[in-house]
Amino acid sequence: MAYELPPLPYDYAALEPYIDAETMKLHHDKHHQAYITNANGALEKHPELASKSADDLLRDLNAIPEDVRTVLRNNAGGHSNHSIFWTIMASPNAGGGGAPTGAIADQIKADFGDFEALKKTFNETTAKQFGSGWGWLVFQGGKLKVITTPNQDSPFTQGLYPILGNDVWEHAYYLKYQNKRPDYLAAWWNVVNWAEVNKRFATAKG
Ligand code: MN3
Repeated sequence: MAYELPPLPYDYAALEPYIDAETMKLHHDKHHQAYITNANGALEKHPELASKSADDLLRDLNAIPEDVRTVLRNNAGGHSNHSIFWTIMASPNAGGGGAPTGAIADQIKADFGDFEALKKTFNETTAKQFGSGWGWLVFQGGKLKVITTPNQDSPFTQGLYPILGNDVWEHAYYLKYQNKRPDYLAAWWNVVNWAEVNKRFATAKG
């Protein structure tokens, strides 16, 4: 089945003032849609892949026929990454931001000391991602870990389950923050949806 653009779970302006409405509209309606359109074009050439989810395709890139492997790595990757991204954010008026809650709060304390230390590690690591990519929080060997991936590469491809991720392609922040990626990274924590992050953390723990 062809991929479809999942609706944003809030209005374009819901993440203001941290992420502006125009960026959200372009990012969701144009950029995410383009990944889906391109992925669907590749899937049409190989109908046998259609029974797999994007996440499952990304878990085993070598199982993808070579003629569409790079296209799907980039575009099923873009679809998967953005589908996560929208849901792990929420309006500051609807519970987004603030301090972590629940099990993830305890795990952050155990592995980083406190939330400030996690943010520092995440922001510094992700700020240094050269060019386009993502910063991720994953759970590996019983510990939370910050990693980055270039382009639209997915943590699933490394056998890791993304708990939260921030998009540092310029399209995610340039209209409001221009070249100031660190300012965007610092502001972004004001829209993290900890309830959803806790759900993903439970899945990551298995
Ligand atoms: Mn993006």
